Amino acid sequence: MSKKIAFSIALGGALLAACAARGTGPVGDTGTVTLPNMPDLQITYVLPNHQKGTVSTELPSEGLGAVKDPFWKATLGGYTQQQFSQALGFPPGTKITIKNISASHPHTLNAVGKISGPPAVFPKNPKLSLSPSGGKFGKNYASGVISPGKSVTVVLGKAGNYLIGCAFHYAFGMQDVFVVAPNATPGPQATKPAQ
Ligand SMILES: [Cu+2]
Repeated sequence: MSKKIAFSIALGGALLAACAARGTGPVGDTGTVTLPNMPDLQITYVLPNHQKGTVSTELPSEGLGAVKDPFWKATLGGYTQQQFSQALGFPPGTKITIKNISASHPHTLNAVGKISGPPAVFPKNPKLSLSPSGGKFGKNYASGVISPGKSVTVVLGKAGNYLIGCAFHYAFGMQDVFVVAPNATPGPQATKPAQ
């Protein structure tokens, strides 16, 4: 095998790895971040051994915005682990705090389905429970109602690509992809919505 061919194969592998990890959390770091101009949106994480993460939830129109994610080929909104709406990504076993950063609306985080990869096709009218499922985050997870300013904590279970949504505001664009995988990183963020 020539050096050139060997390099091409290595590059292909690297690109494939980059693709596999796309759209999916901060890895290998520790700390707490408070974002400028959004004092109530705090991100805490301790990775990779005792992983913790925060997911903030709010209506896209309340300030998180919606993002057309080119990887998932879908419009995502209502959930972020940074500042604005994005696909979520954390390693399995991460303990996630889901915080409702809305001033006035209750929200939920429900698993809607599990997909093998893009495109993320969201079902039209899924039945989304308002009751907490208990247990780890997986394909049947339901956070229960999270009041404004309140949080729910859950440990991420099996690896996979999960479609998630809010039981109250699914039809209002609270639809997202939650990637649970080793080395998962968050997807591109929405831009700040017009005020
Ligand atoms: Cu909601």
